Amino acid sequence: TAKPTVTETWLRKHRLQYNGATRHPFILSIRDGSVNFSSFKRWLGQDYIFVRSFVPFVASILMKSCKESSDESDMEVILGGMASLNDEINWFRNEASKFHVSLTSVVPQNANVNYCKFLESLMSPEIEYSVAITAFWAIEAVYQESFAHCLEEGNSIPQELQETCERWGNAGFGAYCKSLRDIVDHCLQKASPEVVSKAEVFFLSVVEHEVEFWNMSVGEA
Ligand code: HMH
Repeated sequence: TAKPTVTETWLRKHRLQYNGATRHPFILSIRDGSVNFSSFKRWLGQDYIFVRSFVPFVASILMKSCKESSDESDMEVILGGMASLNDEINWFRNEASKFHVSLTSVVPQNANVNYCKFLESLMSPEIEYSVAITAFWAIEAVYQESFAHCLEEGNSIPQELQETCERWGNAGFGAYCKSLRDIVDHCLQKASPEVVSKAEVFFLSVVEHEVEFWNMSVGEA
């Protein structure tokens, strides 16, 4: 059998923490239909703010990939991610108006502020491309796995939230996350043990920030 990739090793080693993010009570409540709509609306407003800070972060990765990546196809994958963020921002505006959430009056909560600061720290030129793209993959993968789980057979997703689940749980988004993961594995396979360890620390930080973000959404942070 093939040698496990770096991300396979991490997901095995940190399965409990990872599931804490991808099987959070907020996600489970969407899946089983018991979700509190005021939690959903809180999540919607906060995530809009998050996604707006996510754009410059992804842009910084795009620039690092041009300078540091040995593989020219990385750029297309990251650029595709940027394009889908443009779509996502418009979707948030539309969704917010449907749910009567005023995006201009959303006050960023602590967990969100901390997460955005974390993104900003990863934009520093001192952060290696391989470390930054690891965080990028983890951020996208948590949402993909969470919402794909909602869509799995036997769900009772409220009809109003079906589109949300499909946005991140659809097969295309899954394939995009797999491309990011392949980039990460490819980068880390060639990286020094120090860089691999650093990337693992950032991977775990992403998982923790994601849990805090869901906690904030249900009103427990
Ligand atoms: C908090 N994590 C958070 N928001 C998102 N929109 C994503 C990940 C995926 O883009």
